[in-house]
Amino acid sequence: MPIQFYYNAASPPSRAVWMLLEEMGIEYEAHVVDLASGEHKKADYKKVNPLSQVPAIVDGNFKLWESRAILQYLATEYRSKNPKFYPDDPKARAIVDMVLYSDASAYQSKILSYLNIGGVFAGGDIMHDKFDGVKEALKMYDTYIKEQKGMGGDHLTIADISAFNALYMLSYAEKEGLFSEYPNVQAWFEKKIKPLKSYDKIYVQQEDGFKKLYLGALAATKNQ
Ligand SMILES: N[C@@H](CCC(=O)N[C@@H](CS)C(=O)NCC(=O)O)C(=O)O
Repeated sequence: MPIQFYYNAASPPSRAVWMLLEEMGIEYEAHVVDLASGEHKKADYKKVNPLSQVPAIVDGNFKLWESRAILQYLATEYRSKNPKFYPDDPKARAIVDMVLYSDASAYQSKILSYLNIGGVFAGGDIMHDKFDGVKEALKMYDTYIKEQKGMGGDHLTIADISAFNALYMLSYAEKEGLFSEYPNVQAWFEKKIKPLKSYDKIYVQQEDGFKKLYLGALAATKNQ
């Protein structure tokens, strides 16, 4: 039975799970959860994820939410399709986990604080004074990539996929040459992410409705 995948295309963590499903060739049935109309807060969706968030999956009777936990589960449960996304070797796996946890505990939030996601929709601007936090995050990612030839090894892992959905959000800031001081991040994006079919499907072909709303709100702030 295919995985039931609950997502919204504008949600960065949903895109991470979507990318893995596509890259591993796992069979899935996609269910769009309309965040704008509050579908995620209704009783039907709460049966899938009582926390009312996307992404979530149901695999048979097993329900799971939190994008990184879903990535770890899928890459482990369906490892026969491709074991490299979450390596078995304890050290290689620990490196992938290191990227996932540092991304979750510190660096993703630095990117979100700088973009001021909630504040922009309430008439606020990008928090330019928080750019040092973004630089710290980029430096960390640059070091990880340099040390491991990727986020978690020279092949694509769930660490690359998870880190990318946060780094992609920096494109919302439309800042020229953002990666220029971070050549490993730039090369990683060009060589490892951009050629993926799932990158084209999920990030290029798909209109990012959230980015559009965000940029619209930002433009409205600037015109005030
Ligand atoms: N840490 C969670 C974050 C999930 C999350 O924040 N999802 C957002 C969309 S990007 C959501 O469902 N927001 C609706 C809400 O919280 O009401 C993950 O990685 O899955």
